[in-house]
Amino acid sequence: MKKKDKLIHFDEINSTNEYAMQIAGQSPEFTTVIADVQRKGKGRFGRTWVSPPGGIWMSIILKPKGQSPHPMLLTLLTGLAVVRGLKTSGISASLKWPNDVLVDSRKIAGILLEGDPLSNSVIVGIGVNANFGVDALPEDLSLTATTVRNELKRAVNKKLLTEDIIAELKSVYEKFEKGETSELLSEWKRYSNTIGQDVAVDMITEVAQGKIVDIDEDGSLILADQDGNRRKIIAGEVRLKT
Ligand code: BT5
Repeated sequence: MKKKDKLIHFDEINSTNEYAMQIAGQSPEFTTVIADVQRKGKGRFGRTWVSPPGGIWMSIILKPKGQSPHPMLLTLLTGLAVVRGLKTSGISASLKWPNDVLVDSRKIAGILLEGDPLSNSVIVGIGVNANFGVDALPEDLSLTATTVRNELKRAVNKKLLTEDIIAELKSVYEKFEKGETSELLSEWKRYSNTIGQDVAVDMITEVAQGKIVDIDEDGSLILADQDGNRRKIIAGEVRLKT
């Protein structure tokens, strides 16, 4: 991260996304809000993101220029930035559409993008389970989640990991702004272990079934049913059928 980027640090906060949203209008692009603990970390669809001490809980304010493209693409590219950053710290992670960063099917990081139309900003929320054990999470999550410390059997340099992720986010965002996203999407697909899998996708009003055949250039999921009919899904929760 460049020295001139503004970094706002809290020991504790309700949600870095919520705070970033409040200041987005008066803040330059790449202003980053980081907290050691979140009291009310947010997931998608009003869910809770558990945010104990030792994690990386941050929100970066972006101000994409031009026509606002589909936000899903930027969610995917943020996941890619997190995977690249984790790799530098020795973690091999994979991606699950749209916003999960996994190690051996367990969630190590999550992403929540929120738009602020008033200030033309996008708040890029990134949560990385870094230096704590799964025992710091509620029992149900300890089965589905993992942490960097769990994987490496040691703590990681949190500052360096944070800086690496932000640097990777800048790199993908620069290409996103130029519309040069096809190579990044190919890279995303290489890290995704769900392409070719049979899935159910929970959406607000229905459940779609099929095989994931591709990711569209706007970041949507492409499902094919038994007859090969393709369908584009822009938001939902993917469940693998094992
Ligand atoms: C996400 O939602 O994965 C988005 C997470 C974004 C968190 C960051 S932290 C900084 C910024 N400020 C915020 O307030 N939020 C962002 P979703 O796909 O809806 O996943 C949420 C689900 O993941 C929950 O319902 C739990 O099942 C599970 N979960 C909650 N906390 C977790 C954790 N620490 N590790 C792994 N899984 C967790």
